[in-house]
This record gives sequence, structure tokens and C-alpha cells, in this order.
Amino acid sequence: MVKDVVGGSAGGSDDALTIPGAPGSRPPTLTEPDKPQGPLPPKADQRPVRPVSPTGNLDPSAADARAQTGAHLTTAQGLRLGDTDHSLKAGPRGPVLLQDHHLREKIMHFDHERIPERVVHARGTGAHGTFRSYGTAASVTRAGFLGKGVETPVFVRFSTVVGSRGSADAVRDTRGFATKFYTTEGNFDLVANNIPVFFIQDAIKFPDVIHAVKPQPAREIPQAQSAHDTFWDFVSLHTEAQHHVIWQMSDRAVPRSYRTMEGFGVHTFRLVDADGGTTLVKFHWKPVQGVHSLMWEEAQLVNGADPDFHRRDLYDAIEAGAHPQWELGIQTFPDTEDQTFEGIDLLDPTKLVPEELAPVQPIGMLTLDAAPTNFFAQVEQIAFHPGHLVPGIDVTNDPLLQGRLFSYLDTQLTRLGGPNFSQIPVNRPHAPVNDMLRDGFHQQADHVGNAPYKPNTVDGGCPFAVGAGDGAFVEVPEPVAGAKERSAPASFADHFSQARLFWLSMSPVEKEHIVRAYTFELGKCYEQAIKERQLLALANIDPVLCQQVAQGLGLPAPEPTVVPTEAAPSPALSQVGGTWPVDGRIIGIVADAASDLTGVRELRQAVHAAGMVPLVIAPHGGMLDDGSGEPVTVQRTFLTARSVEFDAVLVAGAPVPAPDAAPASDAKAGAAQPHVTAAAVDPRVTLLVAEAFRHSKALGAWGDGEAVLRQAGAAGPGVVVGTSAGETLEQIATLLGAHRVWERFPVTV
Ligand code: HDE
Repeated sequence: MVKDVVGGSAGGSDDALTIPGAPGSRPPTLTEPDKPQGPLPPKADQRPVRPVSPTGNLDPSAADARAQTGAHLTTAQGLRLGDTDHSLKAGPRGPVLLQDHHLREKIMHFDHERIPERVVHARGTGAHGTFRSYGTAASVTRAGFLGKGVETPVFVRFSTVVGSRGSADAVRDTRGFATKFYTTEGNFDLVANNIPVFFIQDAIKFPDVIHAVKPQPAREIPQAQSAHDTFWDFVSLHTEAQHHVIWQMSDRAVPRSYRTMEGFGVHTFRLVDADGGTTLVKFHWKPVQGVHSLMWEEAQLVNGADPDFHRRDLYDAIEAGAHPQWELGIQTFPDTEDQTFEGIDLLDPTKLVPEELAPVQPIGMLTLDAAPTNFFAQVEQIAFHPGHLVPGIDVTNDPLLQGRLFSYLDTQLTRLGGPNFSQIPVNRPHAPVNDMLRDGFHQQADHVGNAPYKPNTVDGGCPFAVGAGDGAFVEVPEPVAGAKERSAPASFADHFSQARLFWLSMSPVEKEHIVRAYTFELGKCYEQAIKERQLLALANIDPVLCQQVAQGLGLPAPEPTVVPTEAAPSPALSQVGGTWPVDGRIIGIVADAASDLTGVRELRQAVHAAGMVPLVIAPHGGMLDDGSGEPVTVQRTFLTARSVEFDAVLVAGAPVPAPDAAPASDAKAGAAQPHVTAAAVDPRVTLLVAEAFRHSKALGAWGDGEAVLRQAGAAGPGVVVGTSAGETLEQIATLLGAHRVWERFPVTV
């Protein structure tokens, strides 16, 4: 059963307020307290990073050495202060005196609060959790954290790729899904995306693709978008990007939530078992809630209504107790000399292996159960690196992965200000560290000993190197040969067959969304030659796709220049079909004081009990009071709610427009109001319901609520009119399992 969430409350939520007398709470007060009270402890859904010393040893005293723990205001040097509101002046009207050391320090620190944002993946959010291994991978890897029943603390950071740190969440983009496993053998980072292939096959082209997709340099627009000339210029010339691009034009690039995204390690990795035997693998994260996306119109609305949509959704779900979960799985392939599987080159990061050919085998479960306690310290300062490996997991010669092994350490030097970023609390391993690395900017450790070199006798030979038997990482002794050359294998020249496989695997409604996405993005380009060149790439993927996009652009569809391959569709690539748990789904309940509030109370309880999150949407914040002694708490108002926030909407009454109505008068007004006619329904409610209907969400009503559905034009599949709140919910929950009412989409492809 989930709990009520605080996030975005329209005000006056009794469930959301601090409860006087509860541990860690304080009585509400209208003025600043004048006696020290100590800081509020983290909320139940938040977790600080685990106390570890700068050198990686568990050390409770190390964690808060520099944290804000004292009750009194001080300078950075610990000097107590009596006033931080006025600078030191010559008389009340100044001028300000240069000797004001407190002013100098306060402003100096503020001036340097910002660090460079990530060059890509700047916009993100994260959460703490646990990975529990099933032990099923133990036959192919000696990695200790993949042993049976082993639990490993993790931190996950989700991100968009293109936008700046302050950009909106629901843009059309690839998403990052990076996980740091704090294993007892050292940190393992799985730095993944929500799309299983990449734009380029060789890391040397990464600056090109990113320069092309980032805002155009002259005017620095557009922000967080691929819908502009330079992006389409690059990908239409550089056709190895076309497979990734078709994923980016699909619903995958506008996830409903981070909770409903798949994750992919993209590259092929090499697992090593206890006897040194090797297996090639691809990593997959499968969301327990299923893969689910926004519609493009929803995404555009969300970016205005709530630019923090995905962040808020993640935190609200965790706070409500609907802890998001993903199963980790691997596709396994024999480690043969040619490193191909069923003709697919496993070192080509623009290719996937269909799950029908190599099933994803589950190896463990990730659960996110705590939000960060400090966004900067944890989400901004976390530093991932595909070269953070543990014994039993090694890299392959995928040229994209090889370049990443250089990039991720290098980038932290500028972003985190020097080589000691592994000592930042969120980056510290939970395994003991004795690395002989010394000094440098922001050194936190006070290293003991006099011999940070090997071999030595001065420190008694410490630290000691060990062999594989004692847990050392040992590279797989793969033979390497070849002349130095700048080239790619012949197999990397196939740029269209898997883009076509993806297209052929889509359901009609998904195809329609892809056509619209290409048409939208190319429609934003100014250069006709670029649009024509991209149409040629589409012709090489599929003639129908090309024709439909060409039609939308008002251009002729070109003939293909390569012969399309006839691939068997891979049903696993489609998001449509199947049913999923409804945990954590958001149910909007429209009501006013004249609605069936008894039904609303029952409904809220039933929604909670089913593991979903009910949010009551009313004409005003505070309470809806029908005089029963059990007022209903309001979480959203007609002013603050937009349909995009809800997975389903239930209507309990037919609220009439009442501009600036005083909440206090509800009880009487509610009791006195007669039933309303459909024509009088508040237009904001009609809009909310009509939008939810257009976006193919489940809709329900009982009693007077039916009139609202009628007025919004909501009728047909997925629209439920029940005799009671409970009965309506039951049908809505069944519909929600399929994520959307897919039959409602008019499909023309
Ligand atoms: Fe990244 N990438 N990347 N990338 N990447 C970064 O590292 C890079 C690639 C991915 O939440 C940067 O610390 C190169 C593939 C994620 O902190 C940088 C290449 C995949 C994140 C970098 C790639 C990713 C990053 C920027 C081509 C999916 C966010 C800041 C060879 C498998 C991690 C940083 C976080 C971040 C370089 C390609 C995923 C510059 C050179 C393929 C999820 O180092």
C-alpha cells in the first residue's frame, strides 16, 4: 500500500504536513525560531551517503567532518556570528568597509558555487537503492556481487543527453541510466542508456555527433532538441547513426517516467568465471512496471507545465513507497574468435541482438528506495566510468567502449576540479582503498606512511599486490595483433538492416508516432537539401516510412539506394501488448464539495490499497468538506493540475465554475447545490478530461461525473461509467495494466 505524497501539493494537505510530536518534526511556526533547534533529520524517503573515509574505509566519524552540524551560525572557520543580514558600514547609510571579512567570505563562496555541468547528460536526477543478485550469473562470472542472494548498495543517476542542467525533463532525447554498485570488491559502474544502440561506431566521432545535436553555436538555439539543421545534417550524411535515430524518433525517446524505461549497456562486455572461462554478454535493465512512454503532445505540455516532471515522478514514487524496480538481465554469447552471433558483429555498437535469438536471462533485481539528501553532493558530484570494473567483468574491443575508457576519467578533471574525485563521499568505494595515489587538488585524506611507492621496505612492503585467487582484477589474456590503421571492419558498413528491423517490429500505432516524429523534426529544419538527404536514408529503411514522412514535408519520396533486407520482426522491441503491474500509477480524482465525497474517500483508500497514488483535484486547495466530519484532502487544484500528470482520471462530480469561491463556505454550499447540467461544467475540468481522452488514458466516472465525460466528448473504449467508485476503479485498474487504451488511436500507417 502506498502513502500519500507531499510533492506538488496544492496546499493544505493534512497528510503532507509535518505531524507535531512525531520524531524529527517541529510545531509549525510563522516566525524564525530564536533558540537553536538542530537541523531537521532527513525525511523517511531520503538517504545520505554511507559514511566512508576518504580512503574508502567505513568510518562513521568521517562522513560529517565538513557537514553543517552545529546549532550556531558561524564563518567557514567556525567563528560564531551575530548578524549575517547587514554588511559592515560606516554608519547605516554606508559606504561598506573593505575589512568586512564575513561579507568577503560569504560572497566569495557564493561566487564559486557552480561547477561546470557535464558536457553531455547534464540534466539528471538520482536515487539510492539496493541490488539483490539471484546468483544465476555465478556460472559465468566470478564477480562477488553477482553471487546468490548478495545485496549491494547502489546509486543510480538518470539523465537526458543533450540539454543543459536546467533544461526540461520530457524532451525527445536518449536517456542515461548509470548505476554505481558499491561492491565489496570495489565500485562497478554500469553506465547505460535507454536505447540499446549508439549513433556512432567509433569514439573519435563523439565530438562530431554531440556538436551536431547541441544548440547551434551562433545563436545557441534550440535547447535540448534534435529538431534542427545541424543534427539532421550530420545524421543524414553519417548513416551509421540511422539505427539510433529511428529509436530516438520512437516513443522510447519520450519516457512516461524513469521508472518505465529499459536500460541497455549497449556494448558487449566479457564475463570471466572462477576458472578463467569467458562469455560475451550484453546487459539489460527491464523495468518491472513495463516500458511506457508519453505521447509527443503530452511531452510538449509537460515541459511547460512541469519541467521537472521526471525528477518529481521519481521522488514522489519513492516517497509514496512505490519503490521502482528493474530486473538486470544478460544476453550471453560464446566468446568466439570472430565475436559475432548469428551474423551480428558483437563489437558494433550500432547493432543489437534480438531477444528472440538470445533471450535476456534475469540475474538480479534493483530497487530504488531513497531520494538524495543533497542533490549537489550526490547527483551532481557522482562520477561514473565504464572502466570502474570488478573481477569477473571485463571490457571488449568495441571501439566506442575503448574511447569511453579514456573519456570518463578525463572529463572529471575539469568538472570536479582535479584527480581526487573518488574521495567525494558519493564516489567512495565501500571496499578498503590503499592506492598509493597522493596529493593533488582537493585532497581529503591525511595519508599515513612514508612510502607511497612499490617496491618498498620503509612501510614494510605495504600495500601488498595479490593474485586472482585473492581477488585481484586480472585482464583476460586476449591475443592482439594487426597493423596500425585508421579503418573499420567490413561488417560495420551495414547501416540500414537493423533500422529496418526496428521499423518492422513496431505496432501500427508506434509506426504512426515514428512517422510523426520524423515529420516534426525535419519540419523544423530550414535547409531543403538536409530534408531530402534524410528522406533518402528513410527510403533505405522502408518505402512506406519514407513516403509518409515525405508527404508530411511536401517533398517527393526518393528511391532507395540499398536493397532493403527482409528481417523477421522482433516483438520484444515493441512497447505495445502485454500487461504490467499498476504500482505507483497516478490516479487523478476530480471532485468538488458537491460531489460524492463518500465515494471519493472510499476510492482513495482503494487506490492506495492497490499500490497506486490517488491525487484529488478540486476547485481550490485545502479540504473538501461535506459536513460529514471527514473532509477530503485536496492535492491538486483545477489551476495547478494538467492531464499529463495522471495515468487515469476518475470524475466524482460535475464541478461548476466558481471564480474565487471561498473554501470555507464549502460545507454549506456543497449541501445546498443542486445537480448541475453538463453545459455548466468548469471548462478546466472539461479540458483535463478531453486531453486525457485524446492521450488514450483510462477514464472513469460515477454519479454526476458522467456528465463531465459527455461534455468532454469522452466515449468509447477505455471510458468506464460505474455505479460506484469501487466498481469504476476496478475496471480502470485493468485498463491501466496495458498502459494506454491503444484501440483509441486512429492509425493511418
Ligand atoms: Fe557517455 N559520457 N560517452 N555514453 N555517458 C558521459 O561523462 C562519452 C556513451 C553515458 O549520469 C561523460 O561524467 C564518449 C554511450 C551516461 O553522470 C563523458 C562516448 C553510452 C552518462 C562521456 C560516450 C553513454 C554519460 C559526460 C563515445 C551508453 C551520464 C560527463 C565513445 C552505453 C553519466 C561524464 C552520469 C556521460 C563520454 C558514449 C552513457 C564526456 C566519449 C555509448 C549514462 O565522459
